[in-house]
Amino acid sequence: MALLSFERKYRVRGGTLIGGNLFDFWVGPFYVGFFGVSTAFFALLGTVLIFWGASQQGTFNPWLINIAPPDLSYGLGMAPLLEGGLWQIITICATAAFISWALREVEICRKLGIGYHVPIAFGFAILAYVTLVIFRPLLMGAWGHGFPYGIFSHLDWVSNVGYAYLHFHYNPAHMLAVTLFFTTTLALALHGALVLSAANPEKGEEAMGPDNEDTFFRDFIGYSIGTLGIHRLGFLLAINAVFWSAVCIIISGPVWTKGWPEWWNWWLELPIWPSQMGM
Ligand code: UQ2
Repeated sequence: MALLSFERKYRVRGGTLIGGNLFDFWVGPFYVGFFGVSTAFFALLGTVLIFWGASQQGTFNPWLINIAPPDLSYGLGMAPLLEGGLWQIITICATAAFISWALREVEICRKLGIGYHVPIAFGFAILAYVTLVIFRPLLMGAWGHGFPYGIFSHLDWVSNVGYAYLHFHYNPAHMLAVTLFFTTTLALALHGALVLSAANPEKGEEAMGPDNEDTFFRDFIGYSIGTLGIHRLGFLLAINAVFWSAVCIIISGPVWTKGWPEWWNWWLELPIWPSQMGM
C-alpha cells in the first residue's frame, strides 16, 4: 500500500489507554496522545532541574555536571534539594518520562493492530534503569546507592561499585549478560551483513531475496534460522542481555555482599573432594 493512503487508513481515533479522544491527534508526523503530553512534561521538567542543579554547582561543562543522590545517612527518606533531593525528583521525572514513552508506543501499536514487541523491548531498557536507581537502592535501604547523573561521575560510580565486589567479572550473572551482549552484536552483524549482501547489489545487478540468504547459511554451516527467526533470535538475545544485567547488579549487595571471586568457593566446597571429607 502506498504510504500516503496507508496513513489515511491508520490515522484513526481509538486505541488510547487513557483520556479517550482528548489528546488523540497528530502534530505533523508525530502522534501526541495523553502519554505524548506526559512524556514531554516529565522530560522537560527533569531536564530543567538538571540545568538548575548545574547552575547551583557552578559548572555547565557537560563532562562535569553531576547530580548526585543523597548521602547514605538519609536512608530511604527525602533529602534537601541540594543534598540529593534534586536527584530524587529527577529520578521520578525520568522514570515517569520513560514509562510514558513506553505507553505511547503501546497506544500506537493498538492503533496499528500490531504486536507489543517494541514497547516490551523498551520496557527491558526501563527495567535496567529502574533496577539501578529504585529497586536496588530500596533493597539496600538507602537512595544513596543509586548512581549519580553525570558523565564522568556515573563512570566513577560503576568503577567504585565494581571494585566494592573486588572483581565484577567473576559475577556469574555479569558473565551471562556480557556473553549475551556480545552474541547480540554478532547476530546483528551477521544479519546486517547478510541482508546488505543480497538486497544491496552493485549498480546494474538484480537485488536478491531470502532464498539466496538461506542458501548462503545452508552452504556455510548447514543451517539457516530464517528471515523471521533471525529477528526472534535478535529480540531474545537483546532482552536477555538487559535482563541478566539487571540480575547481576540486583544480586550485588542484596544477595551477595562479599567479593565475587569468593562466590566460586561453592565449587571447592562440594562434597566430592577428598579434602572436604577430611581425607
Ligand atoms: C539466517 C537468516 C537471516 C539472517 C541470518 C541467518 C535467511 C535474513 C544472520 C543466519 C543466522 C544463524 C544461523 C543463527 C546464528 C546464531 C547465533 C547465536 C548468532 O539464517 O535467514 O535472515 O539474517
